[in-house]
Amino acid sequence: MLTLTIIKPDAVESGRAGKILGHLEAEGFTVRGARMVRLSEVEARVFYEVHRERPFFGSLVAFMTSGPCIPMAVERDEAVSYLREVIGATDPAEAAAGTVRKLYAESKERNAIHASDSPENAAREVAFFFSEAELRRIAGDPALTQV
Ligand code: 3AN
Repeated sequence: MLTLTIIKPDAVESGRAGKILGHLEAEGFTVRGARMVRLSEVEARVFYEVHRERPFFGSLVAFMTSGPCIPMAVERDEAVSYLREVIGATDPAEAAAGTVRKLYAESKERNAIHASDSPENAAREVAFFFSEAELRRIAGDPALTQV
């Protein structure tokens, strides 16, 4: 099963991207797609559209467009629920010991990492960054590598 994670701009800027990726790999996740991007305002607004009525929406969009981030499609058994456990609570002050946010996040907004919160959102969010053809090509699907 695939899920979508994003190493957020705060973690990229502070040089913690490698440690976070290592943490995910140590937890059994395999990277199936990865890219560094600078989200446009429109992209950030669409990605987080479920939060558009929340008071922090404008600030969240500003933060997510403030620097490069690293979206990744990662695979593991029970990927969606397990990655949510591994990243910890939204607010690092409330995150359990040993979680990515407890170790690497600065605040509730600058919280180092995103992870899809349901299988439906994982499918939508993986597709937001990676086409099916791209993921199959990366995986070495002969139907796509021989074209
Ligand atoms: P999670 O990332 O744990 O799924 P959500 O979906 O509630 O949390 O929020 C999405 C993102 O919005 C968070 N990762 C965080 O960056 C930001 N956010 C959530 N709540 C707040 C808040 N009260 N103040 C500022 N930013 C917030």
